[in-house]
Amino acid sequence: QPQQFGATAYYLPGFVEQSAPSIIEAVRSCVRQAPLRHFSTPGGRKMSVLSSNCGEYGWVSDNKGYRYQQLDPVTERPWPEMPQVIKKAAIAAAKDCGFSQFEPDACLINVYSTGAAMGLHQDKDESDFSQPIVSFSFGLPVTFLWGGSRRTTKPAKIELKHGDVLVWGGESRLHFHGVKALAEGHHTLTSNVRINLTLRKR
Ligand code: MD5
Ligand code: FE
Repeated sequence: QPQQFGATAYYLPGFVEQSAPSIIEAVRSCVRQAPLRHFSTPGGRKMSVLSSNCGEYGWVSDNKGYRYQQLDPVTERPWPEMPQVIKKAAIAAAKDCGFSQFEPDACLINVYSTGAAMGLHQDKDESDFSQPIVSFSFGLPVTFLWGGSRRTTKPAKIELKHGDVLVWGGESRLHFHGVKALAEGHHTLTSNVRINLTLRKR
């Protein structure tokens, strides 16, 4: 069922569509405990997406750099526990793509409003690149940009829709990627936003 679109990158259209209402409810509970915020980049700019985390570790960014930490810098408390409905779906998606050992301990919650985007970057703040990354999309669709191992490779475009899942492992794990600016729209479950969950082992 997973569509392979790179040596070790997989697209699972609609994999979390059935569980979307309960996953989105679980995300709402998390962001009540650890509020959404715009992270600052080390370069002093603010990211356009609104972010939070759940799980034992959370990805954070500030003037000192990017890192994983157990305490939310806003609340100075641990991040909310990773809801089982999210963790189980991520492990199942990874398993379907051949990654049977995935143990996510960090889930980044990114909320895209109209115009929010993410420039081309690599995910390389983790310690074990043999662990895959699993990403869920909910709500409004967006154009995902999938580049190569060098920034200069012209990215392929993938339209990510509500309920779609991507799994990145092996060689694809360190590819450059980004998200085009979100277009205005409406979705029954998320109204005017796109929600992305990115599950990783820190
Ligand atoms: C998103 N978020 O759709 C994406 C999904 C982030 C981020 O990029 O860092 O928050 S994660 C997509 C991803 C992960 C690892 C490798 C690759 C893509 N890739 O090689 O293209 O908001
Ligand atoms: Fe990324």
